[in-house]
Amino acid sequence: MAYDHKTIDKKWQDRWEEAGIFHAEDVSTKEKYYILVEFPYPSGEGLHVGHPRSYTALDVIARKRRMEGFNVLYPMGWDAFGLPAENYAIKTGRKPQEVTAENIARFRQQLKSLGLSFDWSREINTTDPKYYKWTQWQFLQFFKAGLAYKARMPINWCPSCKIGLANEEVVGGKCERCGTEVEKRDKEQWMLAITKYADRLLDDLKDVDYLPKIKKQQQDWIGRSEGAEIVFDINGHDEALTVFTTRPDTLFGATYMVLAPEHPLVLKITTDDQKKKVEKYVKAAMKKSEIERGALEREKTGVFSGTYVVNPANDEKIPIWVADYVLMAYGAGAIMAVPAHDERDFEFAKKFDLPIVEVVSGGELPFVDDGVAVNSGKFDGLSTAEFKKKIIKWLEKKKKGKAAVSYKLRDWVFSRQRYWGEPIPLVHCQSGCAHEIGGWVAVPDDQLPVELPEVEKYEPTETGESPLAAIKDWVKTTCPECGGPAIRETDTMPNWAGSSWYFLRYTDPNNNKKFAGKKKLKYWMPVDWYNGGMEHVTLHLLYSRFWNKFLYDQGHVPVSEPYAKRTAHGLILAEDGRKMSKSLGNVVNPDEIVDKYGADTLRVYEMFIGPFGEAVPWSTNGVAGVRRFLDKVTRLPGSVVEQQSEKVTRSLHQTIKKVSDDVEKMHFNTAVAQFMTFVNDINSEGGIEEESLITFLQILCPFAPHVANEIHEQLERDGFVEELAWPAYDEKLAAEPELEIAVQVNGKLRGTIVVRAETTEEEIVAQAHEEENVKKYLTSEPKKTVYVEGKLVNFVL
Ligand code: ANZ
Ligand code: ZN
Repeated sequence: MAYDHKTIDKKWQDRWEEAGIFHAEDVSTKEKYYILVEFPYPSGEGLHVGHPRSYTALDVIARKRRMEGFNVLYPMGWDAFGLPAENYAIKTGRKPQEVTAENIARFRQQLKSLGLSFDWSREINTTDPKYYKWTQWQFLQFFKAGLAYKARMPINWCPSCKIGLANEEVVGGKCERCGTEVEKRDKEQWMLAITKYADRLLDDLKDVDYLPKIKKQQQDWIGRSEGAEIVFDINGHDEALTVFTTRPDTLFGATYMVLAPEHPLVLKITTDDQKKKVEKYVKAAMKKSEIERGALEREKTGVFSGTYVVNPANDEKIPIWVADYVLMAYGAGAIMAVPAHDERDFEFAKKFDLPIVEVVSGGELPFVDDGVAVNSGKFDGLSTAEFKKKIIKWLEKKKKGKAAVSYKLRDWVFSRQRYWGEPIPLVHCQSGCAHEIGGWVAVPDDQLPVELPEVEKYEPTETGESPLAAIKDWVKTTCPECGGPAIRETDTMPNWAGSSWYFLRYTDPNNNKKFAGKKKLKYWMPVDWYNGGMEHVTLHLLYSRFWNKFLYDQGHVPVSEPYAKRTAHGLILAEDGRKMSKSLGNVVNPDEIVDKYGADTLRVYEMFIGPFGEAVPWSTNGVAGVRRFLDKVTRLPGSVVEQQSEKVTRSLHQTIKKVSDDVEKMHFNTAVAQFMTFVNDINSEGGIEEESLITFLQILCPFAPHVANEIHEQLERDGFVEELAWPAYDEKLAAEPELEIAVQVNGKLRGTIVVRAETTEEEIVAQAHEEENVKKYLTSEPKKTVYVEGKLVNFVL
């Protein structure tokens, strides 16, 4: 047959859709298996060749699981709120709703052209009011539980995008979206108290199967540190100064203290003669980003406050400085500085000529590792670990401190002053309702969703408020509690919101009474296997785990961890090894590949391109090579014979075995290589039996489903390959035949060895030389070695 990919692709895609074979059953006697890939942002650029890498890989797994007898849920949807659509609307004056709908239509059509086995009846869209009704409802559960609160926060402000950015959206002090230097601004923001879940987000990692590097990202972002809080009395003041340290054992080496410039004590304790200098310094520090301030290599700056504390360990007087390398938002916003054992303190002390006292012996200063205590009075000689325990007890007794834990994780800034997001469903009562919680009242459930109103202009306002604030009719409303005048919150949610719970919605996407029914959630959750990019294993993963845990605590979902397993794919780079980008003109369009070579070529190529977890460059030659392989496959019906060789039988069983294992390990590239080896074996061995060919189609189908079904039909078989079971292999038939080789020394039989048929002469001789009995007779190195192929080795001494 000539491989006419256009006809074949369309034919099978239509038939699958008609037969509905990828629909997940909500109730089934089969065991369930829920496979999830990160749903895309439907950008105006269309699908990128990077998208199908993850989608095809998990499609292979989904298809294999179905053939193994599971009831598989493999859904797809759109994470469609976000800045690009809004910026496009600002530029062109078109509605983000319209533009998004167009982009989604294009993405859907592109994905369908790849023959992915998604259950399209469960498609979701985060910008659909029927969906975001539930995002709003869930937000209100956080609000009602006291986990959503409004706080005046120094936020990262991008003067160009006019938007408050979360810390994670600031890259190297610059706006992640536009590259503009980010400033600090105070703004009332809705916050979600994710820090209350820090310990559980950390501890529960033991219950999930994530790639180690993914677990590590979660751990690092949460950043739990154990240590102590130590209280220092301030000379001439009633207030005490509390610091957080991970090294209470270095207390005797604390030679100065540092307050973050924003610390509330700064202005209280600064002496009159230092006031001017300190005020000037604080003002300048406020302009810098945290990342900049925290950088190790930066030249240290600071000013003396004029005031001293007392070191509780030795009653020595030590000066309080103000310096911006200490951050207000971490620990207590203040430190005891131990220049002998901390790099930043060391540099600072050198610069400002402050004393450096060694209290841990072990190496050159600054020595930051554990060691043995010195210059620490009665604690001298203790190991760091013992010292920590003892000093914490001692501090507790003296009421000068206690054991403490600190986290890098901050509460989640949940407000955006933009249009294209879910409106935050709260109103502010002007008549004094709910004054104890700032006057904020939840929009009642029966009034959800609070839909995005139509606006004329999408630009955020100069005051930094969202464009919604300009729609006076919409803003003005009545209080649902007292019926008095009220105004709506005009902030919208960040685009992390909709993706924090989308995996729940897929289980019951059309429910309009609940975000998902209990039974369906119980049946489908947790997600059995979730794959996505490494760029989402910090925040999206953390936020969605937090969101799910909260809903679990409220009794709305059945499991505490949403994803049983999480893996990640690598990037696909351009042919030149650089990132694919429009501006570099090196983008490969998947439509062109599908058009020229067919969906299966793109699918198999993306699986063959290289190790799944690694970044790999695109290769046009590689694509053509895969197409030639599929051409060979389509000619296999012409190679059907009555009886195939032993080697073909063996190769078939080896292929089933290797592909079965490789798919589970995500070694898709070596699975494809094995397919190629097998087809070469068929051709060099004179053909394949029809039943063996069918078996081959079964394991090929997840990778190249259109071709597999087409050949299956040509062989006059009914139904779909997808309906056949995943084949088992026979370990015995897969085993390479073995040879027995006689080993002689000076012509006398001294032993035998068993080797696999493909073993080389060199390896056989080496193995013969090491045979236990033979070794005894090899009293000197052989002068000559004779090898009779497949039979005998003779060492002549
Ligand atoms: C005294 C000390 C002695 C420290 C020593 C370290 C080594 P991690 O491990 O990241 O949690 N620190 C505490 N709060 C800080 C803040 N707000 N801004 C900047 N630095 C702060 O770091 C904890 C250590 O970082 C703390 O322990 C403190 O310095 C510093 F030989 O205290 B250490
Ligand atoms: Zn009211």
